[in-house]
Amino acid sequence: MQALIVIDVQNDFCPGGALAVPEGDAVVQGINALMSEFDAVVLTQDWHPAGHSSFASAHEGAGPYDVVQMPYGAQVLWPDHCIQGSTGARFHTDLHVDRADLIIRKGYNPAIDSYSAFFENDHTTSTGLEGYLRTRGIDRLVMVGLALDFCVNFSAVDAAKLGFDVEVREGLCRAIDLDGSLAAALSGMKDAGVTLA
Ligand code: VGL
Ligand code: ZN
Repeated sequence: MQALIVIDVQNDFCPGGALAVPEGDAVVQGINALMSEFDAVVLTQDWHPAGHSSFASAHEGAGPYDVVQMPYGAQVLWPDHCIQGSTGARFHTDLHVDRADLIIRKGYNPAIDSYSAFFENDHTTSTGLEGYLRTRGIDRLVMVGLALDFCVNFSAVDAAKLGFDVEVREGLCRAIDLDGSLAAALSGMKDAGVTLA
């Protein structure tokens, strides 16, 4: 059994959004077209409370894209984005949200960011997605969405470590590419055994 995991195709990651990924909206039609090929479709939704600790605005004297040390390790600081209930947090209006079996929200813990669909950035606190997939008998995952070098990357590497067979469709992802983050993500995914297609 295989699932399509659609990462964070939300307004704030699309052109005009608060943390716009270049061409972020270009993946939507292709993702919609893939949905019918899978036993399950899961969407993730970045879902932060106002004042979240990953926002630069929550750190005195810091700016977007600075890196700070958090109790769980290094954390990039972002512009305020995907605030719970906001227009920016909604899925892109053309995404076939009705086709989703499950929508998993992440990043709701004020003190810990969550790039991965499986674990918060402490690499320990589970989102519950692993249990959902296993109890549905799913062992193969195809991942698409935004951003390739952050949330897709962390989700794919975690899934591979958990023992899922993981493929990332690069053509249906777009990257932020901050200080070489795209190259690092591609080599990290390969090292973890993720198939890049
Ligand atoms: C993401 C940065 C902050 C992502 C989410 O979806 O890749 N990146 N929050
Ligand atoms: Zn976020």
